[in-house]
Amino acid sequence: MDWGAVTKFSALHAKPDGLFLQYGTAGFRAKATLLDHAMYRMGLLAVLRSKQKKSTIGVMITASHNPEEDNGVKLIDPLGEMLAASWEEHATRLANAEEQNMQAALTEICHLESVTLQQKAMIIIGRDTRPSSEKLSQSVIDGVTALGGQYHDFGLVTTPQLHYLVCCQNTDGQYGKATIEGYYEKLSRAFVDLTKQTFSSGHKNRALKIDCAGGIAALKLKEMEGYLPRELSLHLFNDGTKGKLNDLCGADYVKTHQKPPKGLEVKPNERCCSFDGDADRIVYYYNDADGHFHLIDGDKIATLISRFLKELLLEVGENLKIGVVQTAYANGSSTQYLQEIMKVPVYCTKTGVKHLHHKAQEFDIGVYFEANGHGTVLFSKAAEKKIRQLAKEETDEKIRKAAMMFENVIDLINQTVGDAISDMLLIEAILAVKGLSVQQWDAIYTDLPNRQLKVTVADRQVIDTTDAERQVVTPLGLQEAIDELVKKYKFSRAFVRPSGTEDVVRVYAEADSQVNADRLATDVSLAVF
Ligand code: NG1
Ligand code: ZN
Repeated sequence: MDWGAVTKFSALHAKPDGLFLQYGTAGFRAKATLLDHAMYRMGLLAVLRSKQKKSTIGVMITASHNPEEDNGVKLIDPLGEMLAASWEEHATRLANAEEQNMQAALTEICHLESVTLQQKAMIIIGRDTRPSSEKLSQSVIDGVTALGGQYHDFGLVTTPQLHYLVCCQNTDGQYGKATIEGYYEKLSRAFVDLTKQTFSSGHKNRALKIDCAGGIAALKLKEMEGYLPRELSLHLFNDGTKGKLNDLCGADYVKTHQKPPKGLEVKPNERCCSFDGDADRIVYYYNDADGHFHLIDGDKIATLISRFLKELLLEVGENLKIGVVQTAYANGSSTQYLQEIMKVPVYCTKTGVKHLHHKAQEFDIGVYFEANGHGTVLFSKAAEKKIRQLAKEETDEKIRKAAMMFENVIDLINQTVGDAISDMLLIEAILAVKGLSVQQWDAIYTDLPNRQLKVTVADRQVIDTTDAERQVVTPLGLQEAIDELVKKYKFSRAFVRPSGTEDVVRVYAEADSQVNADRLATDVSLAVF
């Protein structure tokens, strides 16, 4: 191996002195100005991973819902999944290696992971609309080419689109065509099929206002518009033509502040939704006739989808096992509704999609959503095969039709990762098919009032948690303090955990009233501080 090119280019992408970056739940995230070396090195690492897996690997440049000045990078594994945990460690070590140790760090990874350097490598790259993203993607390309890898730069794409493309590349087109058009075709075909009966039976136009967070969603939804039925009219706001990305808008803002984004007027009973900066999260909302704001978050999305799938399963007459996966941030009412009313098993994992994704793979049908609106549904190979077979061969027409509908749901869902475009289309299809209004959806259960706060501490890593982050282990005494505070309120619950994407400790509290949830969150913040 000729390391000359690697070293030569590396000097052009020097690591800032004293900087330490951690490959966390969402890859590397930091101020964009600090990331050039990490981008170059992730280009190198992607090549090694590609050689090891003899597959195409994805590199996505985005910092999702974070401020416009930030950026980030994450690698996408062959089936469109998040990078394997052992490689996250390699990523951290490589990104933090001093210049003179870079080559040794690379050879160590090759040794540990039995990478054959002669093997070919193919990397596909995508980026969000941040002003810093294009230059940073060039640094990734420098890394890829320095190690002799080939690449295809897809340019501006949503994060879930890149996951889709990676999966298609590595499954010989079985999952879909490995182009952006292929993505639009696959999803829109399923959506058109799912809704055609409803739309043809004289249903009125369905209007949806979408807050695009000033990011990629606007661009991609405009591209997709021509593929979708006329009956669905999407009105785009915060489309990136003015204002900053994620500034006072986007799914994260709406969820954490529990209020509408700037730039979108929510008229009474209008259905609205917000995407985040890379379009992998979605939340819905509306204002009632009295002007009260109602948020419909990831938990309610998971409930709507699970309920629809359970009904479809009954019609199909198949005994497939559905499970719902949540995190500690799931509203207590949602967990209770799913378990007690819907009789669906619910599991709680640590924050971070990879944990939810992993758990959801254990079921025939695994529905997973973070309360913040990141989620999707996974179908086991066997379940998918069964449904497709029934859709094709079943002689009972009613069952066959239900199976065909199920098949379309499978095709509409991006199983590689949570995808706001795909989730939005699925939700719109379910609401249309079931004739549900946004209020009826919201009324499935009533959320417990809740509050999320951020606390800045000297070293957030001193907080260690267990039980899917619901209990604090260290510092000693903190859990007892939280338990005492929680006892003061009814229907209350609270927990704290260090963020994996920001230098803060997150506090979550819920209680019988908003005032009490706010008080509990503030009290717990003070206990942390
Ligand atoms: P952190 O910063 O670790 O809380 C946030 C979200 C996660 C996940 C990641 C990746 C919350 C409370 N946390 O992680 O759910 O989406 O970002 O984007 O929403
Ligand atoms: Zn995102």
